[in-house]
Amino acid sequence: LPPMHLGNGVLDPAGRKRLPKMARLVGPAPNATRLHNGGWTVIQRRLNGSVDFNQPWEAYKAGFGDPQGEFWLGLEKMHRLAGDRDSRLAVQLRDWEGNTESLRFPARLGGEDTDYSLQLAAPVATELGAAASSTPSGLSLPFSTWDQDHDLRGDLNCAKSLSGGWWFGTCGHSNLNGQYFHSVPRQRRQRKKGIFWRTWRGRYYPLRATTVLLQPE
Ligand code: MYR
Repeated sequence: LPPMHLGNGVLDPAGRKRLPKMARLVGPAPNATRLHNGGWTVIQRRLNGSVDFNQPWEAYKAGFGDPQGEFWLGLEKMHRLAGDRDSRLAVQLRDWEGNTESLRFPARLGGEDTDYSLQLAAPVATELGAAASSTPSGLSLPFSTWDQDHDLRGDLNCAKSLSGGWWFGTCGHSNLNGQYFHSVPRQRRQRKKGIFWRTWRGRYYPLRATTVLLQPE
């Protein structure tokens, strides 16, 4: 995946030139849900565990948290922003050693009639490490919460056995809305509930900070 370049030389709302540094997007920022770095909108942020992300469907639909800190913009707003068109998603991850990872990829976000399915083209799903769940026409993955289970597992509810709401497939790919841990829990059952991105730091590494951004086409 190409590296991210956010808002190179773009003026911030106060008219200052802002550097395209992940730190600026991970930390608290004024008017944080609408950082228009070339049309990018922050739709999710984790940074300190101050907000409970283990929320039901209605909360994930409407949004919750603190726009200056940790928050989830809300699936309905995200869908309206994206429209029924291709968008770009950007995912920024930070571990506890100061390493960062940035991904950017095209995606569509369906409306509530699709359970806010995330739609990825086959090559994108493959690059993200989700090839096993993808078909030749791509991957359409509905959103799940503990009270609305649309994941790909018949035998269990990913949102319940992990934590939070997410585009869960087989429970092991990623979960940026998991429980915030300051260190690795000793019990495996707890570790699974953390914030993770398997293809970067692995399934049981609790990430320190995440930001997800959306750029409508
Ligand atoms: C599996 O669980 O093995 C297959 C499901 C893979 C899901 C791939 C989705 C990636 C999530 C993208 C993050 C979007 C951020 C808004």
